[in-house]
Amino acid sequence: MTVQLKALYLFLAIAALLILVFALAALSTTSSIPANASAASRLRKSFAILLGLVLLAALGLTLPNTPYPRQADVPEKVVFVVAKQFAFGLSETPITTEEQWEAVSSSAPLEIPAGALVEFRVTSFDVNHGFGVYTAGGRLLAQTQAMPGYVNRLRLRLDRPGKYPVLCLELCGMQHHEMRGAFVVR
Ligand SMILES: [Cu+2]
Repeated sequence: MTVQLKALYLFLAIAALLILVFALAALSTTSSIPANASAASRLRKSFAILLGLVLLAALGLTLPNTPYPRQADVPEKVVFVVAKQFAFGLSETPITTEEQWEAVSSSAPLEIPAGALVEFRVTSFDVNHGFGVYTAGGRLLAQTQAMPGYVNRLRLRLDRPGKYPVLCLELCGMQHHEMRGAFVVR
């Protein structure tokens, strides 16, 4: 089962539970029950404690899996990415001039070793673009924004050899739909 399908089933289960709770609450109001303020406040307090514990547990379980790179991890390869209307330039050395960008954006796809921790340093020469890495089958693997004046770092470890298309994920102009690049994992 894919993670998307699991998320859908979880969502449907929680939605069904909520509907059930609302239905029970609605049905319980057909006969009048005298209000008991102290019991209600006790119930509220235990709910607050329970919610706090659930949130703490969720934080404790998910925070160690934060997608942001740890300072101690050193990438095995650094790839410099510059987006520009309407192509991507990928290079092993920094791309600083238009001439360098023209050369790398029109050359053969860059090669990346399989299984290596790669850090993409993504920026733009003109407007905001999106740097979306896809599988050959068209599934989005990872993405970050390409912004002029900023360098966004995206770390990936790709085990499967093959060609990985790169698509722009930000409507950046008239030929946005044609803006693509690629790299090869070997
Ligand atoms: Cu673009």
